[in-house]
Amino acid sequence: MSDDTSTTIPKTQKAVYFEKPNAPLEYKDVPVPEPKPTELLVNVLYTGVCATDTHVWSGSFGEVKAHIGGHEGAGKVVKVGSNVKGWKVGDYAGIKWLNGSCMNCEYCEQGAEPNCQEADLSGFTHNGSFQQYATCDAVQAAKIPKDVDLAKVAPILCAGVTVYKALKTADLLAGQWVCISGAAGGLGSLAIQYATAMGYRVIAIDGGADKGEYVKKLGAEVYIDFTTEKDIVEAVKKATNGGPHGVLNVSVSEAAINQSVEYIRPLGKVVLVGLPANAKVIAPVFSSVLKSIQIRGSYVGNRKDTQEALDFFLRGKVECPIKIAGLSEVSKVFDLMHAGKIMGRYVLDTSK
Ligand code: 8ID
Ligand code: ZN
Ligand code: ZN
Repeated sequence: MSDDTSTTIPKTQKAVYFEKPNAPLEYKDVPVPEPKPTELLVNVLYTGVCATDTHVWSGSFGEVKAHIGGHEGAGKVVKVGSNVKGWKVGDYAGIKWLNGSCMNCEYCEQGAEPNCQEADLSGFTHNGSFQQYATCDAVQAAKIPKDVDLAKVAPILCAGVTVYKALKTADLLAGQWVCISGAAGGLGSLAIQYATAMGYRVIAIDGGADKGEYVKKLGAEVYIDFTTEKDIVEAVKKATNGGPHGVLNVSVSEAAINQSVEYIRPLGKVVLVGLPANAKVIAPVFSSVLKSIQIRGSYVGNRKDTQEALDFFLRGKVECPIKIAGLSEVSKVFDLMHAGKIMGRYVLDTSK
């Protein structure tokens, strides 16, 4: 028997638990969950921290049905449910926001599993990856090849998949401009790289000179600083000779979204990804009609999007710019995120 399959599963483990929205994030011992016959038990070694985790915790997604957050978990399978096919103990697996779906409804049938009305969501309706051992539906778990750096692959499981799918939703051609609004964050830093790898020209918007240097290193041709630029709409139009062909809104800002429907090029596609609480898109009807723009929502990705997004990473086309902290430090990472002080992604080492 190899080392991989000889893992002993403890009865208890460390997790970050919260009772209800805004309650303290407690780093404590909890029981190791038992996988259902259709599930895997994954020893999560690393987990990314997504802004969605902060939204869930702060209550902006409504009532939470799970008390352990996290949905960018990368680890090793330690137990396989009795009905599971295609997985074995020792395999590397990824835990995504979409933990499971019904696989029978009209949305699941067409591969739009995230849109399933019965979707089970890691860190929201299903205890997520902010614990050392987490369960996940074997159909939705991401297959990660062996020998991959599990800390670096973790952000692909939500941020990477989401921006890759959003770029597909923008439906652009190589050589066209895409604006990444919120470019220095977890989603944005990956979006710049996927966009560049897909052949698009990137104009990045975020705040501060340090973020400008950062996004240019990742491949952005132009940087607009929203903290100093007085007329963002005109600046974006000027830099792209008439507006970008597509926009990915990955900031947590209603104002930024509403600027994007103004600077978009005629026939362009505005993609909504970031989820500022209670925000509304206000698009001017007259110019939206005359420019014939489209506003499209994009929500994580399905299994195929996940494998494609992972493939870009495995081929070295995108690099996850990560900083590592301990699982016990989740609340510090949430604070940094709220303060807009993170460039790229924080990944938590679950052993600390
Ligand atoms: O499937 C989905 N649609 C999906 C999947 C994953 C995440 C949606 N999200 C959502 C999250 O819930 C969150 O609302 O995408 C948003 C971004 O997540 P993130 O990348 O994990 O957050 P971050 O790392 O904090 O990055 C946000 C960036 O936006 C910038 C910040 O400076 C930061 O770099 N930003 C802000 I806040 N206001 C801005 C503005 N007005 C801005 N950038 C440009 N203009
Ligand atoms: Zn996420
Ligand atoms: Zn369904």
